[in-house]
Amino acid sequence: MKRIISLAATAVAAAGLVAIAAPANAANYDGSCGPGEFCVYADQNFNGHWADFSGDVYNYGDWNYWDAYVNLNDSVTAVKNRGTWYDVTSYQDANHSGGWLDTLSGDSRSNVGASYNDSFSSHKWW
Ligand SMILES: [Ca+2]
Ligand SMILES: [Ca+2]
Repeated sequence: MKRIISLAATAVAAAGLVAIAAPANAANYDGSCGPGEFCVYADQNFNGHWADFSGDVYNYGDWNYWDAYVNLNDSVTAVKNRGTWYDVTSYQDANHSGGWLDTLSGDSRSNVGASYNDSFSSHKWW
């Protein structure tokens, strides 16, 4: 019995580490599109699921939207750059490669357009 309790405690500790480690890759992943963040939305006009990032993301496949267990990859339709200095480039492939689209500092796109809809897989600040 003591061994089982010990294993359960280890599992809880591991889960805690994961919960803390994930946001560190893109701080401020907190569901609020605040100043200095790049926000992505599943539907046009900033509707549907959303997520907010202050850092670069190399693979949307590693991330769910903040409000749902729905993966970001190849589903973004609208974006908002709330950065005050830096532009953001969205890429159609992971690791900042493939077709790309810039969204300037302070700018937003209520619909990224047919060529890019549901295709982004990473983004980078410049
Ligand atoms: Ca979409
Ligand atoms: Ca893609």
